[in-house]
Amino acid sequence: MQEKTPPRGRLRTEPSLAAPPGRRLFLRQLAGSAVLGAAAGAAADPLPVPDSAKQLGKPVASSPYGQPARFEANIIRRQSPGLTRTNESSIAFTPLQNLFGIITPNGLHFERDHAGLPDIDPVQHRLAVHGLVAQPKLFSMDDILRLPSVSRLHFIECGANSGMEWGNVAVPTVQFTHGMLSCAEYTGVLLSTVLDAVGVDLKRARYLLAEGADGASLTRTIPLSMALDDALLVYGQNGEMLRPENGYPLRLVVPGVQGVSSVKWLRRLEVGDAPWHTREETLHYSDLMPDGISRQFTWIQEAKSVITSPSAGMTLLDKGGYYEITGLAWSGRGRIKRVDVSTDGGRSWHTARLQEPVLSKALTRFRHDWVWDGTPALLQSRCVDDTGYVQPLLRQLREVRGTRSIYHNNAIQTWQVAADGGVHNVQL
Ligand SMILES: Nc1nc2c(c(=O)[nH]1)N[C@H]1C(S)=C(S)[C@@H](COP(=O)(O)O)O[C@H]1N2
Ligand SMILES: [Mo]
Repeated sequence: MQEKTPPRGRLRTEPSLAAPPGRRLFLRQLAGSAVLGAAAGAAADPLPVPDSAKQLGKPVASSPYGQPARFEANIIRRQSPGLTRTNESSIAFTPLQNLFGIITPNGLHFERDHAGLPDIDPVQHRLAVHGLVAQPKLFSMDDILRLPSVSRLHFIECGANSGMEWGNVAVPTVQFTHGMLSCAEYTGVLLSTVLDAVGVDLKRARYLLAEGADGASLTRTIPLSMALDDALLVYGQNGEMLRPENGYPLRLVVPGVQGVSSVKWLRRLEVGDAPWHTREETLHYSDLMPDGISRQFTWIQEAKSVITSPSAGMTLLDKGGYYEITGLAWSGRGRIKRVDVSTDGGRSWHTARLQEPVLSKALTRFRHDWVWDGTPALLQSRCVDDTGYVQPLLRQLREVRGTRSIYHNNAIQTWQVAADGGVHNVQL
């Protein structure tokens, strides 16, 4: 059942919000705050002058490269304990529960390394482009920085994101269930620009091999169609040079495709006529299907969404209070067309508001107004992309994929709000 979208900037008239307009606004500003009562009372008294207003602060540029406020020290990437055997081949997850909008700050972009973090001097770094080309070339970073550039917002999601949810494991927070996901404005050169420069043999060429300069020499096959479409050779991320952990000084970004294809510390592109079947496309990143056969080369990350607040690990302190339900939706095939939110485990759905811009193969922020009545609730989001694809239930995904998958779980996520306000990861 669809409900109409509430008008922008106004709350739906829920019984507990039938208050004078001024108070409604106040409620909205303090959405979800446990100190609502106390703050409302204090507003009548004159505001005391804080210490900060009685003295000079620190000089400008006290922090030449700015850092978050010291009170935000808990908003960090985190490694999942016990998930990997070494800290070199591991994952640091983005704290999605603490982020606003769609951009992941560079210091919080998730990090997935197979053989640790290399330290690469951009002056020494070279990119070789060879294989089925008229003129093999070696590019320095200066060469690449001189080429015509583009900036595009895209998400990167590891194919293993939400992988633990296949096993009915109650992972404690959205950081760990969905935090192998980030979105940034990437700047670089269209891969097609570089392929033009070397003259790809279009009669024979079908695939590209991308290789990283890290200890894993990570290699992935990329179809030439994607390489010539929107794949990017990237050196910039959110307005500055890539961070070392995200591939400094040069990485590939293949929009909409599972993260492993966005090869970091890129040093080599080989043009060929057949897939290479490398380690990362046979042993890993393949999907074991119910018939016992591994599905290889699942490139596209299908449409997926998740509520980031309220989400598991949070507590709703205000029974009968207004809460904004907000989250992220994305599709490797294009734009998000609609997001629906349910607070009763999928029995009824409400169309969420989508925050502009809604961009192709980028995160989209959605929001929905909710007044919690203090009884247990089951929060879900379900997205539809512009191909008409609807995000599946885990049950529907399991019917096709069986029970032995690790990768490519784009199922609807459920958060249970218990009567005490605790929010938990559950599977329906
Ligand atoms: N050279 C190289 N490229 C790599 C990896 C790696 O270990 N080495 N990890 C891949 C994987 S599995 C993912 S999900 C993305 C993650 O990108 P990020 O670390 O910038 O978030 O990088 C990919 N590119
Ligand atoms: Mo990955």
